[in-house]
Amino acid sequence: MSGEQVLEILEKRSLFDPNDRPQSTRRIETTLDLGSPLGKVDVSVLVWPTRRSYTGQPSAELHVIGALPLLDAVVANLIEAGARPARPGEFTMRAFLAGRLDLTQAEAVLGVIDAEDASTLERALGQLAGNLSRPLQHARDTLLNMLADVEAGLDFVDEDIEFIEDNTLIERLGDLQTELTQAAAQLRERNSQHTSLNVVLRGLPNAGKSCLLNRLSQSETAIVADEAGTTRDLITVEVEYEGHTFSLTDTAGLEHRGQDEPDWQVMSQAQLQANRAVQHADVCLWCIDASDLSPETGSSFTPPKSSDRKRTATDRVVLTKADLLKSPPTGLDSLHAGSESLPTEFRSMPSIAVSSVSGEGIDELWKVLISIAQQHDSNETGGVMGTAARCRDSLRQSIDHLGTAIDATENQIGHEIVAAEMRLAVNQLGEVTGEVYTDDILDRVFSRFCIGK
Ligand SMILES: Nc1nc2c(ncn2[C@@H]2O[C@H](COP(=O)(O)OP(=O)(O)OP(=O)(O)O)[C@@H](O)[C@H]2O)c(=O)[nH]1
Ligand SMILES: [Mg+2]
Repeated sequence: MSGEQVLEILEKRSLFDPNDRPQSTRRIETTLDLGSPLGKVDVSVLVWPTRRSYTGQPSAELHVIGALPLLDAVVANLIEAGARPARPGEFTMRAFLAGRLDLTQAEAVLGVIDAEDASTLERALGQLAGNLSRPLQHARDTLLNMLADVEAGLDFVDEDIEFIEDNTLIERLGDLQTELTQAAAQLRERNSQHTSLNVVLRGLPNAGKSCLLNRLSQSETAIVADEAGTTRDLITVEVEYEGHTFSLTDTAGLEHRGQDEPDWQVMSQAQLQANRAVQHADVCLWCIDASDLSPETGSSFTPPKSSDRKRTATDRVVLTKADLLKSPPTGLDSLHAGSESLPTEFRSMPSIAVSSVSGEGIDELWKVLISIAQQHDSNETGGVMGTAARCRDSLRQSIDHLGTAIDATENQIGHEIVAAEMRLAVNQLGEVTGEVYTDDILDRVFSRFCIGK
């Protein structure tokens, strides 16, 4: 809870002794009476009674046993005592409005919450620490100081007093332009690093995974052979396609070898590696040899538990070696109508028939991957990626305004115009960090949060 009435509500619910009202940050072990049938439940109350809290307002956290019905009852109880449910991102928005965070840091909070791997987390934490806003705030401060000089000059224009010489002005505006261009490039780079989509090829030995990797990457990276069990180590190739970066990983064929079988140690390690790759995959392409569908295809083939996978992972069945079929398959169902040769998980996945030899279906497969990449990008625009999307335009505009200000100074058009352009640049920079904001900007930033953050 956050807000002026927090202590009042806690008091109403007898969560602290009225003779011992918390004056500073405190932890209180007590009980909350939820009435029949739940009765009194243990709660641990953390209170920030002053403005020294995350939101800059009196705040409290109630820690209780994590059972949903219990949580619902606690929330209902507090609402009845005068609280209301928070809107998405409202806690962080209040922190922003109280000046505890700038806008890029608020977005970084979301980035930290959403981070799915170490590098995303690191970027989000960096942004939270002010890596992005510090240079921009510095540029804005410098610009404001220069603007003050230019505007002061305007007041004394008749006396012919200049507070900043045109040459110095042009030089300093140019420096700022360079600084901002660098910041924009950094953001862009960070953006492109992140759009790489992890695509993992998995399937039985000889399904044609390595051949497909080579076809998709237009390379001869992986060894292709008739022999089952050719690929062991993970093979990863980065491919750029229509503005998206894909990281394609070929894996060893799915198989289980007993301890007395040849190579079992190597093979079991290969399986571990492959399974780990699937856990990190954004897309898993389950490769199934369309020319050789048999009951075994199914029995030795089970997708891993979704709990071990990325939350946003997508699966597709790829029917390989389509060139070996007399008539092109239209999907799994048509291939083995009524047959039970594949587990239901696979039968319900969208499938696509391809041939790495003739190239049929490859364009369609790329279309599928591109659309997943696009979906992925739009999901990622929550946290730090959202900052990049939001800031790109502001940075570009402020660089443009600086350019116009330089031109106007060079051509002696008048310092009124120069000052006006500088002010526009200042405002654009302020929008990035949040010194200047509108409801619309706040809405764009905080609507991406989930409730209660
Ligand atoms: N006709 C035809 N043959 C293919 C196609 N793709 C792969 N093959 C053949 O199938 C065999 C196995 O191909 P690989 O790509 O090595 O299969 P894999 O799934 O990587 O096999 P492992 O690494 O052993 O798990 C090779 O002889 C390929 O030439 C295809 O689209 N059409
Ligand atoms: Mg292979």
